[in-house]
Amino acid sequence: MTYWLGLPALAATHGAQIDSLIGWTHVFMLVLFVGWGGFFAYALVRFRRSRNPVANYTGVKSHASNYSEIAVAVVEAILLFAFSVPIWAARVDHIPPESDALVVQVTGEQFAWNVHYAGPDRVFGRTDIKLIDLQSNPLGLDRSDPAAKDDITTVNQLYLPVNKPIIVKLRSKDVIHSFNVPEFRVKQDAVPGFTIPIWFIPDITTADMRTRTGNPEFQYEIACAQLCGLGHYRMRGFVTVQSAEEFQKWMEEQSQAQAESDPFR
Ligand SMILES: [Cu+2]
Repeated sequence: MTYWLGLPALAATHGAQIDSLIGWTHVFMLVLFVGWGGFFAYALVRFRRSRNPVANYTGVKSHASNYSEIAVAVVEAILLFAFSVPIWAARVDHIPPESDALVVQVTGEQFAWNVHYAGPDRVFGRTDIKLIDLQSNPLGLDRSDPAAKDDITTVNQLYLPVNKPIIVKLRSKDVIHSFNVPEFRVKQDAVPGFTIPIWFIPDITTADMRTRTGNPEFQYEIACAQLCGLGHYRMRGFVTVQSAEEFQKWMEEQSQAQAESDPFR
């Protein structure tokens, strides 16, 4: 029902709920806008100077305006407590168990998204701030840690399997960034000093989206949604959603290739 809002294509399972909330908010705000606008126009005419040469110090006696203000407050309370809070709680409170999900760490920095997968063993290797090298090891991954041997890191490339819960653990190295993928209806600040989880289930692969949109170059894009510095405009990453098999294959290839390129192996 929300096509009239011109929202981006939808590619995550929880997105329809968010879209309907955005839709209802617009409907109520439209009603308010027309209502208050109409009242304003009425007041301009009704209380014009030629008809009211002397000010009336008593003012309005009817309670209609009180009632309409109460009605507005009630509608807003319904929007907040019946729609927004439950949806928000479902997003932040009911995170699926990590055993059923793909967990990926995404660390924002000026001006890139560093992506870290635990690899086939599903255990994240140790990272150490002393090992950070902006060119070769932006996350400071310690490849001498056994758990790190199969880890995968990428810059600005997030690969995800379709129809599986994804938990993104967001961090930042420097300033506040914001992880925003419009098609997944996710937007969360990455704050230095915190690890903030967000989760979603992408349900349309990049290939399917290319067919649907008729755009062979379509890419899901991670936009940084907080003005984070001079290079903010170029802080964007790409998300590739693949079938489970394709993703598995990608993970194995990357894991092997990155382990082999490691000088400390
Ligand atoms: Cu940023």
